[in-house]
Amino acid sequence: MNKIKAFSFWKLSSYISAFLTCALMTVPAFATLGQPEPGGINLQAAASPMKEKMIAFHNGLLMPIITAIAVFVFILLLVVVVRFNKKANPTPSQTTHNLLLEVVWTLVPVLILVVIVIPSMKMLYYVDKSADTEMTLKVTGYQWYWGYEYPDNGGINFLSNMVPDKDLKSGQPRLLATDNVVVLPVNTNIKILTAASDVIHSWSIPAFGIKLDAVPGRLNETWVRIDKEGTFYGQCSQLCGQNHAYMPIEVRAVSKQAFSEWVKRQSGKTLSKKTGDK
Ligand SMILES: [Cu+2]
Repeated sequence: MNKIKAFSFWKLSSYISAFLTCALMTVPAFATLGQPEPGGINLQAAASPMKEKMIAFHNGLLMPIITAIAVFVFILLLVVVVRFNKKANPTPSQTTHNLLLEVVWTLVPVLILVVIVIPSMKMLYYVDKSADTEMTLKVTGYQWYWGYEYPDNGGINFLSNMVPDKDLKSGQPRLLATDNVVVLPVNTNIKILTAASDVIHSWSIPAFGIKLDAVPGRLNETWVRIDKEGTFYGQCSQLCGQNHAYMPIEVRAVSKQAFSEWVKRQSGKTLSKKTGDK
């Protein structure tokens, strides 16, 4: 391949990658905060600083890199098909090694991975722990529902089951609404602990950027700071058996004032209610 052609391929691939990246980044954010929407292709809108960082990482770094690689490989394939088919190139070159090319195609992917790994590890440690959490929510996975405890708010605890289709009220999304909603305060550092009583589940809320396995016999930890009031939905994200798809998560994020009033209303009452397997 001569120099001029190589240059124009690079130029073309960078134009296409820039175009695709811009096109994807301008897809409007989800109109409905906290839940999926028909036809949506982007990540759910952020309701926590961790999710904001994840969106920036995905749209600002991962998408441009993967788009450029995909376009580059596609163009190389086209070159092979057009210039090196049997007709266009009847006597193929017998070259089997090229030191410079082999060094480059080993080093460039390594450098790309190094560029990705630095912000990736930073984020991993950011979501792992917070030194100054103000309250704790303990989540336990069961086949097939969730249990919640508020150990430093009077030990409130309850189980949360999916609302079946026939009992849905207007505005409640199918397969996502629950009978007992998790209430959490906004602008508060909340420690989240997960465990499970039978098999591995995973507590996941896309708008918060949380996906944490709930494992029998151990406690996993993460934290969140919700910065928008609203209702947020998630689902169990670890295949856990027959009704894996029917153990949704519903979190209502309210002001600190409304949260302390909710805590007062719950005091003395234990909402534990086992409705059994569905
Ligand atoms: Cu599960």
